[in-house]
Amino acid sequence: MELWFDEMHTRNARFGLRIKRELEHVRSKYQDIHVFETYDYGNLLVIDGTVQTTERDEFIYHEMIVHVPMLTHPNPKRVLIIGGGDGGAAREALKHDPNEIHVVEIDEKVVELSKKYFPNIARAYDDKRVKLHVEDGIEFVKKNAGFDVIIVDSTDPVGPATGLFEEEFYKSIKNALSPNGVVAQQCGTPFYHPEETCKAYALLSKLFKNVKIYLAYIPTYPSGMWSFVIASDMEIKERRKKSFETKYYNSEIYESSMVLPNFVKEHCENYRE
Ligand code: AG3
Repeated sequence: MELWFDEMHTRNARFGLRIKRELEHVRSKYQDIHVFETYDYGNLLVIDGTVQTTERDEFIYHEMIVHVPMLTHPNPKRVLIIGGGDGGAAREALKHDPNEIHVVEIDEKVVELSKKYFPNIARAYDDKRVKLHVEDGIEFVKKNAGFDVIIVDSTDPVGPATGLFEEEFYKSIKNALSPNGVVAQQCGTPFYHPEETCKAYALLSKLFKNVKIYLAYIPTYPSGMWSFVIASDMEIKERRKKSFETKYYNSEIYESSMVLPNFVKEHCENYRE
């Protein structure tokens, strides 16, 4: 008998990966977590029924959520990652040689399972500049400040992550950034949920001089088209050239990822809270 993991992308559309076996299933204090071994995508991390990461395509998401904001900043030394418990964003951020990376993950089970089943992603934790804080990111940004770059690497805006897409949180982010700081956040799929992308864009636009939406193509996420929002009081442009290997990111992608299809532009132009 074949085993499959399916994520429902809508009530009537789903995406499936054929799996060899379930490696782990835990109900943590916050969420329901599965790790599967797949045939084509390596190990797969699923939270509350949604694909978070696979060994095969994680590089796309992690490179794009990190290198776009990090290369927008002239010299990022203090970095904050909210969520991102798997360590993937921290691994990419280390390539910029910062002094400190703080990872604020609410669910320590995510960290534990990532270390066990995704060693190539979680290896960031071996670096002593990476500091893990197991706590709520919303509280953390109220109490800590002076970050050059903040990366919000969360689950979808339902369940524990809801507050990470609200105005109050964005105000705390603004206060937690250094004056020329840069924030980037994953914002879901504009194909199925343009309102998620446009809401983040609209709220950040109230607080920052410059805000842009950018896209990446991630095979295992709903519709494959994924959005991020980047915001700063500085102009948003690539200020440094990367000095390390990447499998997805390059300078042309920095530019082209910010070029949006009409249906996304129009939705966000007409979006009202
Ligand atoms: N965080 C964003 C995953 C969102 C996926 N949504 C979905 N499958 N419906 C990824 C965490 C990687 N560090």
